[in-house]
Amino acid sequence: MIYWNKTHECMDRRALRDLQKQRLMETVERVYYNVPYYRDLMQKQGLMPEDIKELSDLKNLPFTTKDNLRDNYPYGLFAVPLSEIIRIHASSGTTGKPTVVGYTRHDITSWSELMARTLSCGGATKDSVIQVAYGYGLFTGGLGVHYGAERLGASVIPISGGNTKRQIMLMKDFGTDVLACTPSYALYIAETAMEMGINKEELKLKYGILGAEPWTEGFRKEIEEKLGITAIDIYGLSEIIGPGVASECLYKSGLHIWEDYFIPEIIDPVTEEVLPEGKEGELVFTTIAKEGIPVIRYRTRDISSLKYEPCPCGRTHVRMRKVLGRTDDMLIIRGVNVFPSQIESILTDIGGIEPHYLLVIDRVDKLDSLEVLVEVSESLFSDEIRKLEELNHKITHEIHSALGLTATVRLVEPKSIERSEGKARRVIDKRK
Ligand code: DLL
Repeated sequence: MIYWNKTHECMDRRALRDLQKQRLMETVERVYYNVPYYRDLMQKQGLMPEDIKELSDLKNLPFTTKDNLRDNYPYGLFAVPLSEIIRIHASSGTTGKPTVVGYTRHDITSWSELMARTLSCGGATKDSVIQVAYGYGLFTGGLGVHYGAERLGASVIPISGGNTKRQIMLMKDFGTDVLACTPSYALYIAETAMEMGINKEELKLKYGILGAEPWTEGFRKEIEEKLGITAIDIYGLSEIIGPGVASECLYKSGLHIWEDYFIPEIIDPVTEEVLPEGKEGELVFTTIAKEGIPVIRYRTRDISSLKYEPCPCGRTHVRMRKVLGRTDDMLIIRGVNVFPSQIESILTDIGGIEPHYLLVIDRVDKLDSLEVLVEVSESLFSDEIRKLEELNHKITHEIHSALGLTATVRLVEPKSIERSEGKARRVIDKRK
């Protein structure tokens, strides 16, 4: 097993908790004295930094939400003067102003360390040639992976997203063995390579370091087969640091959360009660080693659960279950709660179709309707009508039996659903 920082990654859990406690106390003190927003909240609750003495005191601290960050736009939650900030990133919301985050030099160093850890956890080494096809810019994906890959000592190709044919030409010529991008872009790259007549044996690709959006096991299988790689899931969010919050190891059984930097909790999104190990709920993170913008109990809206059981890889950091949806991605269709990933799982389990789909929800005569557009494979599309009808029937049936919903399934031509170079858009909700 290759570790980037064995001392930290395999730290004894008791020592890890001691470190978390000490860092939590420092963080609470930092936000109390440097961020008026947190000081006011704590004062309203009658809390002083000295009241946080144990990890179990964390539950007494207030939550932070995306709205709180937006209300303090742009720099209101920074804990250092702007002169100490050397990088600013922002995450674009669907509406209104973005959320803005700032990094001190120390934060950039920590982030690079965490990303070097993340990349090596997913199979990369200093000998790797890493093609960074996440977008560079305000999005944290490109630069986050870039700095980590440099810290690792790998050869970095900072190509960013897009220009897919050129991406593949360089991948072949430069001998890329690690591809870092979103899962949907990885699949798009795989399809484009096939169209260009380049088969996976001509590429040196071995690992995909993929994340930034939900993707199912079926989707992973497609990517692994089409590119001939091991595809690893990495998770993060700009409010916490960017990528580098959690990563799968080669055992692919949950993502290790880098607990020396972040304390995770799972809460019931409605009652806000902290849930025990194994229970599914909303992920909440407290950063414990950040200077620029430390965040206390940030409500991610991502749904997951935690597993403290030791991992065969030897890393002691808790694992979170793969995130398959967000509380705000949940669709309520005729009273039934549906996550797009549930439909993705159903589709990828059925042969003859491509994992490209689009859910269109509308309201017709006061009744919700769900239309599922699914791409069929080239061979099936040119096959007999009867086979297509059977497939349509099968998908409709599977969706109904899994979710209790009658959907209108439309099989569409190969390549007719828009491909994504970043995070895929899988839902059009016309009711909004
Ligand atoms: O997506 C950071 C990132 C970049 C992660 C590159 C991984 C790789 P944001 O743009 O702020 O940051 O979006 C964060 O994306 O709250 C999740 O809902 C979703 N997300 C991120 N990683 C995963 C993943 C980056 N592995 C939001 N699985 C998060 C599922 C993910 N969802």
